[in-house]
Amino acid sequence: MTPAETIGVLAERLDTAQTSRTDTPSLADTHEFGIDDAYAIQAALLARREARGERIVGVKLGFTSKAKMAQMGVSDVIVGRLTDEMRIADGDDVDLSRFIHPKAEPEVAYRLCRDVDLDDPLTDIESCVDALAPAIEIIDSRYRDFRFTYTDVVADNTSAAGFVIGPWRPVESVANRAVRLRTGETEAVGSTAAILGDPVHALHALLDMCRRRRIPLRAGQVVLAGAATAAVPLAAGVTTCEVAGIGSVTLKGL
Ligand code: OOG
Repeated sequence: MTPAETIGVLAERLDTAQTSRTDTPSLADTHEFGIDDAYAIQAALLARREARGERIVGVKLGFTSKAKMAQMGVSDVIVGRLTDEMRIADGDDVDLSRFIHPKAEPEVAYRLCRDVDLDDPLTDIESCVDALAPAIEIIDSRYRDFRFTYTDVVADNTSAAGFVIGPWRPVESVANRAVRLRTGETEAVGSTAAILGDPVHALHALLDMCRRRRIPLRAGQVVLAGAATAAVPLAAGVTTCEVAGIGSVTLKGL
């Protein structure tokens, strides 16, 4: 286990990279740390953001696609936290100079309608969500050239940097829906099947990870279920994500 002091120093390094929009080399280049330490660094990073007045408003999953897990050589999803500072209203302008090298991912979001009891083995996570929506996640790794290890990316709050949620609608099955992301001249086309086979599986994986990592899930929070395509560099101008049958969501990069 890495000493608490080192955890704090590494969290500060990632925090400074984000607030100063300056990338940093992989922590793993100079420090050896495991997955428990990585989540401890993430928690310390979030504590710094909360101390500045930010509020946690949700959670996100990463590595929910087989391709991404294979690329990283892992078989587990990763969990990061979303704060109110990362939230962008549907259709709003986003100042791209807030970021280092932002990328967009087309996603499905769920809304938690009750606090989730992590200790009750009978907790039914599907009954804890009352709405879903199309969403765009902005990832912005604090690491140079998005070059990181599995533990690095967990420490860096899973690259979370921004998100925009489209109109909420009642929960239904969204398995195998076509998804299209357009940003500038680039288009990425995929399917919700890329999200652990079906986005609802992401809710179950989330419950499992939150139990293991003691990450609270509260009523009103947003859950980003994971990307339906590979991430695409976020262009200036309009970025849109459409999920067949559930609608679309937009942001405008300035
Ligand atoms: C890590 C975050 C990946 C996803 O949906 O797999 C992610 C990264 O690639 O920077 O959010």
